[in-house]
Amino acid sequence: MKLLEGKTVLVTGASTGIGRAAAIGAAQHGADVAINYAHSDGPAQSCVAEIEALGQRAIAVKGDVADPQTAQDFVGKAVEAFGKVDVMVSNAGICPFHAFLDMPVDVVERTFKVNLHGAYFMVQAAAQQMVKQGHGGSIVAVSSISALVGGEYQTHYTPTKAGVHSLMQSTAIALGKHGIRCNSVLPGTILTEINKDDLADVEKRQYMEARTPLGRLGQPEDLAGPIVFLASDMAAYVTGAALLVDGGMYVNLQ
Ligand code: NAD
Ligand code: RM4
Repeated sequence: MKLLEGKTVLVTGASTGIGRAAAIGAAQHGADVAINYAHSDGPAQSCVAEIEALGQRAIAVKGDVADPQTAQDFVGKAVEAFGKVDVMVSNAGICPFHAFLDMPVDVVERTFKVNLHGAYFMVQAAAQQMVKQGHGGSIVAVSSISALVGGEYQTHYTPTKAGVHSLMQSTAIALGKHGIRCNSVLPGTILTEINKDDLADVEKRQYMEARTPLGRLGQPEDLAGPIVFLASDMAAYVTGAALLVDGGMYVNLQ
């Protein structure tokens, strides 16, 4: 069964990792997909090609989510290409692991801007378009297990993920009257570019694996199903919710 037939899905930071898996998962479920990406054209173009090979339409729009104008531009280009926006997956994020006491100001400010301001303006731009269309929509933000628990080298990052989780709760209220649902996924530790260096430390990686009841760290594709579900009409009465997708890591005290 295809869950997103005829829908237009937008995904930020979608040339790699979880965003890419979500974009491809949406296409597998019948959606046309617009992806935002920040850096190199190659991976973005290969994501577009993968979606087209599935028989769906795709565009890639370059832009830094930290700039509020990027959100207007991304939504505008998606509407130009596909005529509407049904789903926004706000996924782009960074986590430059760093100790707290000597954390550089610019690292804090950039992390806040990309992860939190970026999500805010993307969600707002998508919601403005959805309200104009008048037939509701679904917004899924990629928050994190780190919205709920801390990290020694993530003091700048975890507040942004808590912020994104909170943003979905407040926008669920603000947008419910327009039939727009807002939910977050809270991934555990997923093997992607964002933590490649951090998990190159074998001891750290083994520790994270050992904390996970399902016995392995996640793959980006582990997020595709939960994101597609929340995006789809299968989740028609789900809003303001947060779905942990962490192999059980969060509940594993002892
Ligand atoms: P990733 O590095 O593969 O993906 C992040 C993507 O965001 C990249 O494609 C990157 O180019 C893009 N990006 C970064 N800054 C951007 C900007 N300013 N504008 C536009 N795009 C930008 O890593 P990932 O793990 O797939 O991360 C995706 C999201 O998942 C992030 O928000 C991250 O916080 C969240 N997350 C990841 C994990 C994990 O363990 N990997 C766990 C919980 C949450
Ligand atoms: C996640 C979580 C993971 C970490 C990534 C970067 O939110 O904290 O453990 O590897 O961020």
